[in-house]
Amino acid sequence: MKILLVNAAPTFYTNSFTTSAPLGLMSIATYCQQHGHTVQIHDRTIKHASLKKVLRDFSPDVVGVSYFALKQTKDAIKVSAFCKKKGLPVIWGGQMATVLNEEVLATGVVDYISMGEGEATTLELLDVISGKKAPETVNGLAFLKDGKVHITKHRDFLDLAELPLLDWSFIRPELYFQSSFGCDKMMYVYISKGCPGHCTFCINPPFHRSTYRKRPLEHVFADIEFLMKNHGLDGVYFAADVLFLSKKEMHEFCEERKRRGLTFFWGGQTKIGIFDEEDFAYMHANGCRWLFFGVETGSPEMLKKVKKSMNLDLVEETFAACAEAGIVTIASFIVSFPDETYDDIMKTINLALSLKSTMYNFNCLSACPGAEIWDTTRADGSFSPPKSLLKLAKIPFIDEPVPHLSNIPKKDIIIIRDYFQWLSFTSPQTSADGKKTLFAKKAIIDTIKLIFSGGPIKFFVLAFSAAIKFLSVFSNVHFHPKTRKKYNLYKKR
Ligand code: B12
Repeated sequence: MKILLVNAAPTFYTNSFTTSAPLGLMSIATYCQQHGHTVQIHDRTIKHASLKKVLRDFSPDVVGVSYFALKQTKDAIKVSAFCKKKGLPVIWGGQMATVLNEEVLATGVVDYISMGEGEATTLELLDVISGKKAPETVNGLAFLKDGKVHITKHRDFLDLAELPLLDWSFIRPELYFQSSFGCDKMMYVYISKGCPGHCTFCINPPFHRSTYRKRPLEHVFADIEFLMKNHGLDGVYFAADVLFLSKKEMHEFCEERKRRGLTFFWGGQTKIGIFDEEDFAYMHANGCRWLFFGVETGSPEMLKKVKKSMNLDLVEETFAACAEAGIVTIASFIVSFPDETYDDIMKTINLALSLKSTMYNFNCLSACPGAEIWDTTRADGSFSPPKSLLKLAKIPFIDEPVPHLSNIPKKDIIIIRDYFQWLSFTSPQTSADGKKTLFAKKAIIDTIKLIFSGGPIKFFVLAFSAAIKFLSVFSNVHFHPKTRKKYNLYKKR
């Protein structure tokens, strides 16, 4: 069969510094191709041919759409409605499709949802579509039966070693390079799936069932070597919820990189408490240049509340050790926890300001679809999200506290968030090549590139929204001296 896999574009999106190759779709494409099907990927996050032209030229039998973030809602619905009009069966997959299956099927433009991992489910679905199988017999599927959502048995996770090596010919890798952390051609490569944690604000527990699976190192290095040799890759951002769960795993990776004589720089998102000073020095010596840590809060009570297991005593020394080793760090925090007090938020602010972190990322705790807090806030009546997918997509989850359950006024929370954003924006950073640059400089250049890359309408929309965002952060930080005093928001301590 001929399958068209579509990566739906986020709203106001152009080819920008936040793009990544659609690794999930590439994996499904490679798997289905290995089983004798013909597949094409249409990535709408990249400047592209029109869908109409793609359908005319490729003439698929079925269309699959990736829906992993709410930002993709409008485009995913638009693409699916167009394909349905042409009489094509439409499948959705990805994190949001899985957890919002009821809302997705209610749009009327989706026939099947692949819940969880999509490779084997898509392959079996093709037999359903060609009439060889009943949908009820396919695990990991949601569809409407007699007007009601029918969900089949959970599909067991695949052993990632059984998947074929990714076929990069489905995309043009050069379109996905980013210049970040001193790398000119940095790319996302996936190294593991899931996380053993149970954090109430994360989608991982329902999606990966709090499991962690490693991709074989041979597969990871096959991607990296292919991209280095054929496309000049010089940096790898590891797509993983947690990069290495143990020192042993990290050592195996570094030794393999050394054995193969590879020189690329790398980084990703990892946890406090796995590595110490000696490890960070060793990691830096083996190409690690940036690490992102989800610290979330300085309050032990709040940590407990959101079921995050982390030793708060190790946070300061971890950032100090990274700074000593020359690794750029991003400290990610959450404000607006349910029942959060002034004392709790001050513990977070004081911890954040005491860290030798290069950058901060402050977000507001929100009841994001799929996370445990999405279920608990709906059950206790504190949050009644709309049923319509398009209306849900308009809610500023994470940017603002949704719902607002903290004892700290919302306006104060936004000022605290923006204060740390401003600190990151104005902080000097050492990049992979050892040069010091202002993050602001890179952010401004990237924003200008983004603004110019999308044509006149996008130019005005993006220029306008970038200016509004900048002015709002600037005024929140500089025109609220009383709030800053209240939370002691003054430079680093
Ligand atoms: C790399 C990555 C990105 C890349 C883009 C990836 C892409 N597809 O284009 C970048 C950096 C651009 C990105 C951006 C964002 N991301 Co992101 N990202 C990831 C990350 C770290 C890895 C994903 C990955 O490549 N995994 C490896 C591949 C092989 O697995 P996979 O993507 O899960 O794909 C499998 C299944 O999902 C499924 N599947 C996926 N699509 C489809 C489609 C069909 C038809 C079928 C059948 C199956 C199927 O089958 C695939 C193969 O097994 C995940 C973390 C995670 N746990 O997944 C977050 C994650 C997906 N991102 C997330 C978020 C929130 C975002 C942003 C909204 C962040 C922001 N505030 O801007 C943006 C949205 C941008 C957009 N395009 O709309 C969330 C999504 C859930 C949520 N809470 O909303 C995740 C889960 C992180 C998290 N724990 O919160 N992201």
